Amino acid sequence: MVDNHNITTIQNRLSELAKLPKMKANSSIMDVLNEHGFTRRDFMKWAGAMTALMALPASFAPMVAQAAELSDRLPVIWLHMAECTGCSESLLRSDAPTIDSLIFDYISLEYHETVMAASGWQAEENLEQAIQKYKGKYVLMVEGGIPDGDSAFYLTVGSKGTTGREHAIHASDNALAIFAIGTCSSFGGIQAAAPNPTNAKPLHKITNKPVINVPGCPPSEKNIVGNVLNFLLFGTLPALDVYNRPKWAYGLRIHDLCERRGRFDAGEFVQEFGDQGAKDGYCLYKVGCKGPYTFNNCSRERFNQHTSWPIQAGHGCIGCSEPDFWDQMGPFEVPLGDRLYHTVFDGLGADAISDKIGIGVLAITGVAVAAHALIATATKEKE
Ligand code: FSX
Ligand code: SF4
Ligand code: F3S
Repeated sequence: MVDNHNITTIQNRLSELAKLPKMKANSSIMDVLNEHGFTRRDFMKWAGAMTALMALPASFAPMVAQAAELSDRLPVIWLHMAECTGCSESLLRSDAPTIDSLIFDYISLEYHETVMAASGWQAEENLEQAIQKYKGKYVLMVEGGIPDGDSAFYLTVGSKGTTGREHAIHASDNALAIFAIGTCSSFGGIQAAAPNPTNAKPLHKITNKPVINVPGCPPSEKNIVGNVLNFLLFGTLPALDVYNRPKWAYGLRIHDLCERRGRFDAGEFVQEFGDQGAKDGYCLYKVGCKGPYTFNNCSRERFNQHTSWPIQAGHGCIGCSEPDFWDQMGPFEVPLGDRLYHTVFDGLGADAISDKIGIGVLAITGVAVAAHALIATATKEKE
């Protein structure tokens, strides 16, 4: 709950941040945005949207804007482990930079292998220098699963034969806050899928420091930037679910705000890809959509500046922000049916919602009843 006390704390925090030295000495975020054709008005509109994304009252928008303006006071170290770099691409991919990607550029990215010029031994040196210079003050973002134990050598970084595991532990030990970016870093991801040949682990099993998970394969650019802003504003861990995901981003199921939800409730399902139902935007449950079991905000926020997202594009959600989704949610185009999947139903009313809406219709569809039964079991097991 946000009250006046919180507002004063945030304002004090922002004033303290403003006193820290600017790391981008000669430019402000507005200079950068102007250069790319964005106006102050665009920026304030963006701040308003980010405020809503983080589930903060609209009156917070000026403070969110201020946090973005002060984002060059926050040193960030971004490490790559075993992954596809899709998480970085999620932010950097755009041919026309978005405000999100420009803000991300503007934060003091002290080390990020994809975007920095240095390579080889020089890169290693840069990393160590950044860790020492900002000891206890930097935000660590780690992308990728981490080979562990006797298999740690499968991810060897740099000329000294240091393992990814050692890098991750060292950087975590000296960080102010730690974010696992993407499902690989949050839960192991594809590297950890059976039979997990490299014994890949999520970051929170490698370090004993608290880790905030920002899953998704990849996570949206909004969820990555939103976490930076959230940290700038509050300086503390946000409210987290049982998988340490920020509730503001992962508090609702894909299914809860899906644009095809009315079709689900009415029992209108795509039976196979390409049929008339698919053309008419029917629900994708029967062709494998895992939206009822997946917590993320894609159905509300979409990707690529709100243009589209998997379900709008015509394929079901594959559950990419859930633990072990490669093993548990597959085959991706087959409904989960009665295979039991353990996920979080944390009292947000998943069961109640399914109960209230269209239960008569659900009874006819059979398949939807299976989904409902699954949810009910998962809820019961949690209790
Ligand atoms: Fe890839 Fe990131 Fe998936 Fe993993 O994303 S988009 S494999 S979550 O670590 O690069
Ligand atoms: Fe949307 Fe999938 Fe739920 Fe259907 S099952 S309403 S497509 S999230
Ligand atoms: Fe992933 Fe499902 Fe969103 S597959 S990107 S959580 S719609």
